[in-house]
Amino acid sequence: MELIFATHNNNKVKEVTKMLPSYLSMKSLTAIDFFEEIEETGETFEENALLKAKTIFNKTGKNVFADDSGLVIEALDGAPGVYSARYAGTGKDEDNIAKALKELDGKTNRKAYFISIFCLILNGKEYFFEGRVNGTIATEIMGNNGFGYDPIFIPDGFSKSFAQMTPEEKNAISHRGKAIEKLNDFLTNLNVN
Ligand code: ITT
Repeated sequence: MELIFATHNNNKVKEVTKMLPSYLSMKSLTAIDFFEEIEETGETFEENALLKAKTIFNKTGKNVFADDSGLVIEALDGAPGVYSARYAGTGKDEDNIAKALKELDGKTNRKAYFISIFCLILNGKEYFFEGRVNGTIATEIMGNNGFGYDPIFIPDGFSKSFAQMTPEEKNAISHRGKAIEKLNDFLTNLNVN
């Protein structure tokens, strides 16, 4: 079965490619020649995931899924949340990280979680899958694997950041890994291979 992944983020594509079962053939937006920016006007992860999946479904009529994800920091009232990709306004990971560290400067509560919501549109019907991982925000950059806020996120039960893990280690416990696991189970139960 063919599924389009409605994302412009290549790091997401790399992670998800490693997790999908072999009977699924995933096509990126590049593969379908879609280069327009999809404006994320929603106020929730669900709304934005639906918006991305629906934009591509309306254009192609094909089965598609999208991921909307972000980092939710308790002491910052949930920021950067749905604005995670645009937090510092420059679109650069290092600027987003610098801003998060600055906002948390002097704060003792460094609890945070990553959340990922996948929206799947299969034969015209919408389905949602959620994954979360709790952790804490480091006081400085740790490691250089991964993307986004990985260098400052230490998942609970570990003393290293996501950016100090291999892709396999991160996928096994991450928000995206958990959401994809639910999506895989759903597809397996439907027997859509
Ligand atoms: P698409 O909308 O094209 O999928 P995007 O990067 O804009 O790509 P989002 O709107 O879902 O995706 O924003 C998610 C942001 O949250 C992402 O850019 C990172 O800054 C952060 N983020 C999400 N998952 C992450 C992860 O696994 N590791 C580190 N940062 C992550």
